[in-house]
Amino acid sequence: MTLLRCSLAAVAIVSLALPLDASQKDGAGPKGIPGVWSLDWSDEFSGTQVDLGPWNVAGHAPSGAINCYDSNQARVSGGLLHLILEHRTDTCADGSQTRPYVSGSVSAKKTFTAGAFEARVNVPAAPGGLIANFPAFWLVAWPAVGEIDIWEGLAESGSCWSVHPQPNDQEPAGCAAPTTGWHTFGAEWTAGKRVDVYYDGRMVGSMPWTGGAAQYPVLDNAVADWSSIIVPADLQVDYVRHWIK
Ligand SMILES: [Ca+2]
Repeated sequence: MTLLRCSLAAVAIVSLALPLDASQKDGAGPKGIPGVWSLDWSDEFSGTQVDLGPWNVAGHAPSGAINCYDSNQARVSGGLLHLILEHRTDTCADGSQTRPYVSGSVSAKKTFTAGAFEARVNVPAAPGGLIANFPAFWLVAWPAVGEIDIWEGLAESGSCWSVHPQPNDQEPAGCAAPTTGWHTFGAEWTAGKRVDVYYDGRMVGSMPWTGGAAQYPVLDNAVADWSSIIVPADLQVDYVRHWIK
């Protein structure tokens, strides 16, 4: 999320085959990730507001973006989390900056050290089949551990993954064709070894993980000056889940 954009220009776009295995029933386990898994933590967003038990509703000014986050832009209704980006000048919650866009973000209070992660997301589209704005599903713990970007929507680069282990960040990364509409974005994180990325139940990338443990998941709907900007934009999330073996 923080450092990736400049590193992606040379990344090859790979094709993404989408049909799901019909045997991958909703809730049966992480889609396409081998192994026997048990559900450890999840939010199905079935209430009427963001549950502040598991989540922080972020108010910071995201790096590399031109929006602030405001707690009013993260809402729950109809079984979905809605992260709503609008073109409205906002002073970021830390008071340090005023920016032309405001949006929603949720960050888990619980940290995780390994396992399988998956979110089902409805991605807003921009003209040309591109992903609108700068949405992401990622794990982070700066500065000690680093970050695992399971999915970032990066305009012409498409749907991208990367890892930033600290202190030896070598930024392995890759991208698939843009994924707009409903998709699942997942990853298996094997502590101290690797991160395998799965889109719609298909493994699209595998990266070594040399960093430490204990990161927390984040879902956000940012916008950057390089984005295909579409506002208002509602990034909808059906669920986020974590499984362990
Ligand atoms: Ca749901």
